[in-house]
Amino acid sequence: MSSPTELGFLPIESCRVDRAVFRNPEQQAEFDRKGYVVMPLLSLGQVDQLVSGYDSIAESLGGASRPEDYNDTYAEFSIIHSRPEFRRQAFDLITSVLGPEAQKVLVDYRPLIANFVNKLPGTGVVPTHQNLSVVDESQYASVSVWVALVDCVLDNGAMSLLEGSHRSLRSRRGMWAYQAFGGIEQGIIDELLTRVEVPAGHAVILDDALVHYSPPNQTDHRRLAIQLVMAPQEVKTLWHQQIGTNEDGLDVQVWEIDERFFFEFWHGDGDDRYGQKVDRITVPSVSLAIEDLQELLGS
Ligand SMILES: O=C(O)CCC(=O)C(=O)O
Repeated sequence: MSSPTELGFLPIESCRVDRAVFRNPEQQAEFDRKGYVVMPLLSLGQVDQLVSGYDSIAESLGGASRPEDYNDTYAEFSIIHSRPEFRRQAFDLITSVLGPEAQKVLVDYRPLIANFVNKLPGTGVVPTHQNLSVVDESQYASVSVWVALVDCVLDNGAMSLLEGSHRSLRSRRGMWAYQAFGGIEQGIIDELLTRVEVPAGHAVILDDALVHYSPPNQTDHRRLAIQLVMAPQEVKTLWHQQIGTNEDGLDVQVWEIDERFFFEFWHGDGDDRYGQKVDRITVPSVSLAIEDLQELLGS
């Protein structure tokens, strides 16, 4: 059996995060155990503000994304697919509405990446993955504050989460990270996942290292949500850019970046005016077997 390091993950002794995430100790304990907490976070008025803001920014720019930048098998993540001007305005809108509410529950976290996640009818799978790693995960947890802007149920693509996976699957992840789970049949992973259905305005606040998945939207209405990636105020935020391969795996440039890095961000390359190169590392290129995943979860 391969070790966590050979599979691209931190050794288990480096997976302990002591820095508090939640102000409320019960929420902190739940987050430590499961890797996420579900709670009501936005009022329906705030939800309306975000939905109408999304529509009016998109309308003013001729659509959130250009058709050639978005393959609708997958959900439309504005930070990857949308026009740069859409992202700037989306960042301002999401941080102005959600930021203050998130601050009330999190211990000194700051916004880094703001995303609208849109699943048009009949589209929008989000394959099993972990989010980008944007902090040193051996010491800190970045979180995604994901909020439903419509009621989210299985039929329109609610998220499913692999409880506890954040405790041992900590690592450095860039755009390649989706590949780690692509070799395991979805039906097998599904048996390990917990589905979380939530009404509009409810948040799922998850550790970005948590494994999760969401199926396509099979209804006639779009399924819109937001994701605000937040990092502890005091830590440097990172971007891992794959620049090639070598005999040991992926050749990865490590950047220290701020939120502006992602406004002009295409295919894994960000805006270098807002980042500096701080390291160059090799990361194993791994496609896990179910036995590897079970071993990692059990370790
Ligand atoms: O909105 C979804 O269904 C999935 C979102 C997601 O994967 C994420 O925010 O990391």
